Amino acid sequence: MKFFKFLLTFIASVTLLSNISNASEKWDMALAYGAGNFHSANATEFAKNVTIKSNGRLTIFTHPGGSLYKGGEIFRAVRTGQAPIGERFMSALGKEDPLLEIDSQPFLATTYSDAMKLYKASKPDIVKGLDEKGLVFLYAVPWPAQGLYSKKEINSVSDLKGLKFRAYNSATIRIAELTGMAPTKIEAAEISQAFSTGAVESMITSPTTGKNSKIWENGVKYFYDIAAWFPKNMIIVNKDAWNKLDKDLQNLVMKEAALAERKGWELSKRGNVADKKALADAGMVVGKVNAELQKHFQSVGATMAKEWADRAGSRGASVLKAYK
Ligand code: PCA
Repeated sequence: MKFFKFLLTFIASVTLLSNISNASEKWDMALAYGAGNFHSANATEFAKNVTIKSNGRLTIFTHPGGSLYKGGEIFRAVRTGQAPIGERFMSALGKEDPLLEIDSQPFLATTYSDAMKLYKASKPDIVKGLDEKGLVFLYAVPWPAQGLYSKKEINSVSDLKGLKFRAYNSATIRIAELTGMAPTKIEAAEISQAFSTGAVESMITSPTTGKNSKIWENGVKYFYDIAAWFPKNMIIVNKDAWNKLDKDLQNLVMKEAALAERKGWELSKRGNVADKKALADAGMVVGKVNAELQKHFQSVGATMAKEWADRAGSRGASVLKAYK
């Protein structure tokens, strides 16, 4: 009897130990945007599902709002393994790979279905490029359509001249340059402060980000729905961390990633309608730019398309061919 009890305890401890040494990985996930943002909420749901469905063999803790690493630090942090997993705004990484900023080229994809087509056409090369940098790509989700916010009314190209403009990547900096605005790069988390102190007076971003920053409380009255592009966030994993998971666990993570991607696109589409309404409900003037301005932005887009094609070379050309 005594021996039997001993045997049971022995088996129990061995099982426990092997569980701990085998799997039981813990990942801290760096997220740049606030907990209330749909990207963060979706990533949190993904993390929870992986944790539950792996029976705790992989636990993912999310850190929204740049609390682990700020947006601008996340790519490097994941690449160097300081964070095993994180989310990054793809088109801020044009210096790493021009293909990563294909989704911020104005007027290339102006609907969700074109944005999806562009994503599918560019994904294989993007994934390969990231793999060469020691990163595993999990999924990508777009922000709602980008529009122009301004403290004052914009009726002509000359109204844009000299506006202090909040930019979030090279493409928005370039738009500002080509339209005579004065760009400064500022993280999403600092938007409210930048507008309230008068550091900036205009920006191009989604209705979602304007809503999340309660932009109407900072003297911003106008939103012009240009809807010229749908920039994406991507979730990436450090390859060394990835290789510590066995095949089953890797498959589970990929399956949950595909689900999160699908849900994320749906959430984005919903936000594209609901968040614009939220801006209007908060008293903002929500509309379109006039024909003159539309034409102006379109010609800026054409210039940028040429510049991007030069930077992206033959890889870029073959992605564009696959897209069109
Ligand atoms: N919001 C993010 C990126 C694009 C968007 O819609 C931002 O403004 O930083």
